[in-house]
Amino acid sequence: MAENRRLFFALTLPSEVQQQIIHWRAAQFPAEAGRPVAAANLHLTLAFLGDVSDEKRQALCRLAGRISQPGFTLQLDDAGQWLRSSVVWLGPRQAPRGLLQLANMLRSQAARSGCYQSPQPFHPHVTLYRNAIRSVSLPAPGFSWQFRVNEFSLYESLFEQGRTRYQALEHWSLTNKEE
Ligand code: 2AM
Repeated sequence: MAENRRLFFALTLPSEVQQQIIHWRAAQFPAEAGRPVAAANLHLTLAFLGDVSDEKRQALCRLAGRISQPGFTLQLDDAGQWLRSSVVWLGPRQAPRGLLQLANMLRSQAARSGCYQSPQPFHPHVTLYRNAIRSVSLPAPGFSWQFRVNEFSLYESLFEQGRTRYQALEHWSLTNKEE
């Protein structure tokens, strides 16, 4: 029998933005700040699905394929720390409407398909550090990365040779589809 896979919908950061962020991060934070997320793993989760069967994945993919909305511009210009999850993150000061619409749609599709969704509102973020120290000092405002988002993806979270790797399984374009 096929095993369940740990899946999530996310936005991929352009690779040049991933590279710029890790160079900026190295200059902003001390080495002991926490466990830095690898450049290729920097992403913004839209909906976390948990462990999903093949059958449920296919149903979720069909629903995702019906989403019809235009792309949007995302600006990462805010940073914060969540003490409970020991995470340091980057995010948008002002989340674009298209981002909230997309995440809400994917989260409600996931909930209706039986994937547990937290009742907490969606808080868009790109995790920079895990296991962060409590006293990390956050960068002064003034940083910003802006890019266009024209697609979203389904990722599988894999743990191989002691490392986490996110494997993109499918992509969907953000366009207004003709009915
Ligand atoms: P995080 O970066 O804030 O930890 C892959 O693990 C992605 O799914 C990460 O972006 C992670 O968010 C998110 N994730 C993991 N477990 C989650 C959960 N229980 N609820 C919401 N998002 C989760």
